[in-house]
Amino acid sequence: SEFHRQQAARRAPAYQHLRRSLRHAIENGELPAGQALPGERDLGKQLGLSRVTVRKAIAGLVADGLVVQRQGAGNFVAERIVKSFSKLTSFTDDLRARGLDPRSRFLERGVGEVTPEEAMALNLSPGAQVLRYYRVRTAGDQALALERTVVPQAVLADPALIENSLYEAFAAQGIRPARALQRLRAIAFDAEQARLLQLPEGSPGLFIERRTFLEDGRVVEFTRSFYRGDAYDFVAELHSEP
Ligand code: 16G
Repeated sequence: SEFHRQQAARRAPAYQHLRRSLRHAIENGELPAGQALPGERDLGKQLGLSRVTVRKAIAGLVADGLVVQRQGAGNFVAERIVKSFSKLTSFTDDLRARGLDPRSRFLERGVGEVTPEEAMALNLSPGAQVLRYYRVRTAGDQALALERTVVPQAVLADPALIENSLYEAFAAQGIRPARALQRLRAIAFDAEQARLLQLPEGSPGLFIERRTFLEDGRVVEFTRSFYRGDAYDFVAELHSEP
């Protein structure tokens, strides 16, 4: 809760501060992917902080997916793309936060009548019109995921409104997603998917389905994403039940 967050910030400003400045250094590329962090003792000495403080800050960065700890070898800036499983962010947001260049290559873009499966997922009546997108999501030229998105036409009138980012198109139209339901499952890429991602057929992938809602309960997105298993870690912070 906000109260607990404030209490924690009051008790431990030093580690929060260090966590923030290390996060900043990683996000702006000062500390590049794969780079080893100085040892906890050295870092503490350098900054005049206790080892406990340094350890807590680093534990926070590990929880954020920005740092990985290797047994016996120390702490390193994460090389895989680490994505929160519990934040309502977009592909574009996640890559930008890593200093990467998110893009969409459209394989399909069109309008049509909702299928029974889509109608269930989007709470639409039979006969409703939907926009459909099938995109290869890339960082620069490197393919990272395939994404099939269905949006009610009542939400976005014209498929051309999405140039690169769905969530930017939402924001531009004043549409504010409030929450989403997500499901994750392991898959093996079939021949066609593997070709699009330039991977061997049968390579492992993460299938993630997301339904995104507005505050009033309307569904604005039904997306099935296929992320490369060799490129992504999904992380979530868990809290004990009250
Ligand atoms: C993420 C979402 C996807 C959403 C997309 C929008 C996951 C697993 N999926 O890939 O549901 O449609 O972002 O990204 O995070 P965009 O705004 O860059 O088009």
